[in-house]
Amino acid sequence: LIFSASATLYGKELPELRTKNGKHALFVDGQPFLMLAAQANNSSNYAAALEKVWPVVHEIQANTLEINVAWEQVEPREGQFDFSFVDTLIKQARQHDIKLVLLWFATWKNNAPHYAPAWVKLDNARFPRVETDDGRILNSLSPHFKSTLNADKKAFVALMKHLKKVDKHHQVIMVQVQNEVGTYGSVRDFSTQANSLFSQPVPKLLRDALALPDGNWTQAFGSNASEFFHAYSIARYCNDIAEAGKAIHPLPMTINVALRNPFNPGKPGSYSSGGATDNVIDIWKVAAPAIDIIAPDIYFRDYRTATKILDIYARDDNPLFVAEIGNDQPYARYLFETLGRGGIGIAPFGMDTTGYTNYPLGAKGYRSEDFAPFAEVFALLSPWAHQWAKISYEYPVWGVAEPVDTEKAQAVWNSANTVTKAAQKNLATELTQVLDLGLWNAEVTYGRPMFWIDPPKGNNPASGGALVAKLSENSFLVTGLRSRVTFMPSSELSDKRTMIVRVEEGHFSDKGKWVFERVWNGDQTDWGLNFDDQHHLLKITMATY
Ligand code: N0T
Repeated sequence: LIFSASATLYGKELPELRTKNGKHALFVDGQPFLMLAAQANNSSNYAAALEKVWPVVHEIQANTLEINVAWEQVEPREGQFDFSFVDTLIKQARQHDIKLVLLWFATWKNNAPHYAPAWVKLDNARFPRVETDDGRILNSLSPHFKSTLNADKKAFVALMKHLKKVDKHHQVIMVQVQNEVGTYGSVRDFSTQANSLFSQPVPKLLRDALALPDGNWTQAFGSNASEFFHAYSIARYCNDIAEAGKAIHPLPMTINVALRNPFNPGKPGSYSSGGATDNVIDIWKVAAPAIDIIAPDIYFRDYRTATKILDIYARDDNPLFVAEIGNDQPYARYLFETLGRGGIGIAPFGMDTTGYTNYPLGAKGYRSEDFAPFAEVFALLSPWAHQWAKISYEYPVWGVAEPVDTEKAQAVWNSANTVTKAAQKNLATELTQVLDLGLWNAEVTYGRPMFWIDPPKGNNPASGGALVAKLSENSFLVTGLRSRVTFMPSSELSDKRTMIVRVEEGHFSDKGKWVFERVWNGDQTDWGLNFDDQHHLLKITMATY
């Protein structure tokens, strides 16, 4: 039989997202895969730049590279396609044994059509831009024109056809449609065409899903109408492109989000209006079913805001995938928080030595010392990333990072300083996180001596984290950096005497088998399980007596 031959070439299945009991996993070659990824800078999408990308990918022990493919480079003249960069990229990725997430920079790249070909950017009549309510033209393409959609879609479909043809080993595991879609400077398009659509009834698709009465956008959504209309229109546009691409080559497809500050959002247009910010995720989910993941781009350095974003984007209907995160030191610890929410991947942004840094979003430099914090947290996971992906899909997991920031948060764009002053008042309490694991609790604290019960003082800089998986009611897998993890009875065991039965240190073999190394006991367990900057993977069994 040769049915589904394309999906099983070389005996390998296409990458696929699966969801079970509210948990998500990206299956690659038939196995759950954790994307410890790196995103290259925006202009690294040429063969000449790649030699400054791979070394950094390896240095931080990433297994996946996110890199853009630009509409302007694949269709420089209308109808003439050139996929030579894609071919070079796939070939090199295979040599380096690195998976790829391709980023389709086209109609929108951070609001603008910068990556669209000149024949698009120069043709205002055929590819109209957004018009403000006072009649100004912005450099953001309108989502309301079929001419624009069809041109973008045609190029995207050509890309997917090409991938299907050349990427026999499935080096490409996901595709991001556009980049940080939306519009800065206006809540929506106010052109005549847009206004006429805006005055029409809310489309049935959205009305049914949200159980809305008949009515136009303003009647349905009041003061949110313009933003919701823009979000819906862009989401439909992206959905159409993703759907057409999947019809050719059904890879998982994502969009990434220029976030608004969840505590201090400001007005749409001051952030990228129409993108899937926290207030319009539900609209996006209805309008863009072909987009499998709405992925946040995290440039909030502080714990409170960064973890709030993770809470918002980890949903039963949305696998948590951090498409971008600043590559500076404070962000690295959020790997623990991402994995604790069942995250399927994370990618620090700007990971190459082409000579650019997006400070103050990311690190000031692009040398090894700048990349070291991510190299460290990735190194903790990379030897057993496959096992973690499986465990995270099958078992309950928790992950926390040091919660008290040690750098003064900076106000960047729509981000305000949200670090709580209260944190400083009761430092020991603030530095204590209690994870409710069922019969047992795990208490995680930061910055205390390994011996004795001195209260936590925190690390400087804040950089600790811990990861726990529950393998059975009384046994857990634990690892961490610069933290103490103490297992305690929960209230359900309050009338019982409890003890540690055994703490095994070990590692996973390449085949995924647990390999015993030694038993931790005595000082190594009397005061909790203390992690510093060494890598320890522990299995702890608790009991009552
Ligand atoms: C990102 C990156 C790249 C809290 C910035 C972030 C990338 C794009 N945009 O280096 O351009 O391609 O996705 C937007 C900045 C938001 C600032 C919010 C401050």
